[in-house]
Amino acid sequence: MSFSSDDHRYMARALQLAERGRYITSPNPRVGCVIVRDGRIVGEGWTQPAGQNHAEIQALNDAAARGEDVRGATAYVTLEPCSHFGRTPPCADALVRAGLGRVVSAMEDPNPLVSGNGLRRLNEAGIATASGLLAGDARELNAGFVSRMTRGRPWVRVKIAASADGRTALANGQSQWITGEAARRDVHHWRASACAVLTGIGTVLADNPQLNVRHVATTRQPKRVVVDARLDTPPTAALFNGSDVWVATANPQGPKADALRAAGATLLTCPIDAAGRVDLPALFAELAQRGVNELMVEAGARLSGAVIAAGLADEILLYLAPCLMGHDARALADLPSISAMGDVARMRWADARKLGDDLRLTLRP
Ligand code: AOF
Ligand code: ZN
Repeated sequence: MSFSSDDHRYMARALQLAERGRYITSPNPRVGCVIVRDGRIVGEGWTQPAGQNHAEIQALNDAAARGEDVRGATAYVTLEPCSHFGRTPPCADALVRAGLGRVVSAMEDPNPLVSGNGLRRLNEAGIATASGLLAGDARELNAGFVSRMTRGRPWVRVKIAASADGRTALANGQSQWITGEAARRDVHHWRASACAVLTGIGTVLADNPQLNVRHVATTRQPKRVVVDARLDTPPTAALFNGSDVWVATANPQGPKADALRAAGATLLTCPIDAAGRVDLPALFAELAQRGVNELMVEAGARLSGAVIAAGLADEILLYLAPCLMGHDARALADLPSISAMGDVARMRWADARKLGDDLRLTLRP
């Protein structure tokens, strides 16, 4: 398949529009759409919150509002138009009705309900289709949705803030404000992008965090998930501040369970491993079932270590502050000891940048 430089330019614009849906579309993917006729953009749109319009409908409506004719036009869409009745009717049908001449998508929809059927439906209606333009960027933007659809688990991003000597808390547990303002704002950007933020009961008891989004503007708060096998979360925890809290536990019965439900928590029943800990693969599968595309882990060394050791971390966001915390401070993550260099877990630096006085390093397997 060959694409022109105009095709690239319009798809890049569609990706830019898709990005505007970053904080709001969960559990749907972020999609952008540009409609072009006679070398001119006549309509633009991006995915609205779940249950509302998809990107294509927004772009068609935009063109109509501008009084533009879209017959014979080309639509650039960052994801194959849907062909199914979900919360909204199929976009492919709307494009056919509008009389589009050509549809270019960045990637096929990994949703098994669509998966090629959208493009097929367009083809059958006589519309020329092409797919795969800027596919890498489109996949990256919806890594969470792709992960949920193809692996049945969320895309997992583990955030760790540490000193330059790789320490996350003093031996006495004190950990607040290792990194500065810019890093903190960046963390809130990733929280706002996530469908859910996961932490452990240890962090809830030690830091009483809110884990909501405060330093960037958003109309949607992520769910908060606490891994708490024995239901030790206090019903008075700061987490219970309005938006949803899910507590992953072994046995959702008894007075503690009732008190948490009364505080507004939803209890998720999870299998327990031999050590009495919540089985993480089972929990992550459950979160995917509940529509979690991107999961942000903001936990202590134990839970972060368990996620990494289980091979469930797709990305580690490592914020490093220019300070030293000493040899008895807590390490980055509790991981099993290794006795041979051949067994060392090798990863790659996917990105590195400076945020204020701190560094943000992105690690991927
Ligand atoms: C599109 N354009 O902008 C998005 C799509 O329940 P619904 O009707 O909102 O459908 C959700 C599904 O639609 C979602 O799982 C994914 O397959 C597709 N998302 N499709 O044509 C869009 N966001
Ligand atoms: Zn659609």
